[in-house]
Formats: sequence, C-alpha cells, structure tokens
Amino acid sequence: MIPKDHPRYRSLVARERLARCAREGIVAMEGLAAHGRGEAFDYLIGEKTTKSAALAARTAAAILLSARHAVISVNGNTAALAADEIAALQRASGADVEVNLFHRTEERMALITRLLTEHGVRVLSGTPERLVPLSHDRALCLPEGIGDADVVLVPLEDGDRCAALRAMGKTVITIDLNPLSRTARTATLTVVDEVTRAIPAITAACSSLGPGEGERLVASLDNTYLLRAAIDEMRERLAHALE
Ligand code: PTJ
Repeated sequence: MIPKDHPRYRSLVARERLARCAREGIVAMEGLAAHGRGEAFDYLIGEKTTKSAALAARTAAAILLSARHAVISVNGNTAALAADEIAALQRASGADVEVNLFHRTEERMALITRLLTEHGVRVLSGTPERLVPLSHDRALCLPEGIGDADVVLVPLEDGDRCAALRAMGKTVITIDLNPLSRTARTATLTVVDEVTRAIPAITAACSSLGPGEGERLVASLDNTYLLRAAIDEMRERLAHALE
C-alpha cells in the first residue's frame, strides 16, 4: 500500500504498476530500466508539461487529425501506464491502435492486447509481415496497420525503429522524455513529456484546435526547435535547482 500523502505518490504508483505488469509479462524487464531513464529526465523538466511540450502536443493532434491513416503503436510500458489514455486518444483522433513490440513474443502480444481491450481500446488484429526494414522480429507489423499508415505515433520508441519508419516515408510522432535520444532526434515530431501527461494533452488538443490552427501548426513544425526548447527548459531549471 502506497500512502496517498507520500510526496512522490504518483511516481511510486507508476513504479508499482510497472513492476506488477513486469511480473505478469506485460512489461519487458528492459522496460523497467527504460522507465528509470525517463524518470530522471522527468525530474529535469519539473514533472510537468512544459511550454514547448504543450506546443508539440497540439501539433501532434493536428498531424493525427489530418492523417490519411494514423496508427498508434503501443508497447508494454505504454500499455501498462496509459491504457485508459490511449482509449481516449483513439476516440478523439480516430486512429487505429496496433500492438508493436521491441521484445516481441506471442505471449506478450496477447497479454497487451487483452489489457488494452479491457480498457476500451479497439486493437487491430491480423497477420503481421516483415515490412519494416529491420532485422529479426522488429520488422514485423500489420500490412493494414503500421504498414499502411502515413502517420505513426510511437510513444517510448527505440531509435532504430523510429529511423526505419521514417525511411519508409512515414510521419513519425514520438513521446520521449529524453530530448537527446536517437528517437527524439529522428522523429518528425517529439513530445518531450511523460506519456501519461502527453497523451491526454494530445487528446484534449484534438477537440480544441481552432479554425486553421492545425494547418498553421503543421506548416511551422520544427522538431529541432522543440528539442532545443526542451533542453533550454531543463537547463533553466538546473540553474535555479537549489534556490
Ligand atoms: O514493450 P517493448 O518490448 O516494446 O519494449 C519497450 C521498451 C521501452 C523497453 C523499448 O522500446 C526500449 O528499449 O526503449 P528505449 O530505447 O529504452 O527508449 C525508451 C525512451 O522512452 C527513453 O528515451 C526514455 O527516456 C523514455 N521514457 C521512459 N519512460 C517514459 C519515457 N518517455 C515518456 N514517458 C515515460 N513514462
């Protein structure tokens, strides 16, 4: 039992959930290490949505809404932390949801699909094919899902696959607390924010974009600017950390 008045309640609940999901086989053991890295960067942005992340989230909504076929690619960590949030984003954006794993096993695919379905996500099913230019099972995706998509949202992605999806000509949106990661630098658009804050921000933006705002956001998208802004926000916080 985590006491509600613990100053780090949210973080402890997330860790507890990830540990439980790791024991159940939903989260890969490597996913726990990935979460720890994310937490460290979350400290640096003050565990809140920064101005540049809010702008990135609105731009992400604009891209999803104007896509021919948008797909949200869900891995173990994202399913464990944000199943309800994915269901809400799917409703708001009309995007398809595909389970796509770095550490792929049929058992984890089934467990994650069940978890998402229980939370109201409509998960694509079908026969995967080796369409992503990568070796081993990381090449697998659904021809009618990620294979067909022009826009793919890949929270907490591995840099290699992000680059491979870009090489396939897709617009790639990622959510990654580390603005220095290869994924963050390779994606078309990076939301430098914690996944349980970023997804609701994108969902809220889907229903609040003003007339013409989406087109303006897409036309002025500059991911390097957004990453620099995230780093500047971290630097600014560090400069005043002990005041
Ligand atoms: O479930 P699987 O098999 O698909 O595996 C998922 C992991 C996350 C293990 C896999 O994709 C992986 O190894 O990812 P990386 O290369 O460690 O990248 C994950 C990135 O997400 C890192 O840059 C972390 O800083 C960041 N991150 C971790 N937790 C969060 C996060 N970003 C946003 N919100 C988080 N909660």
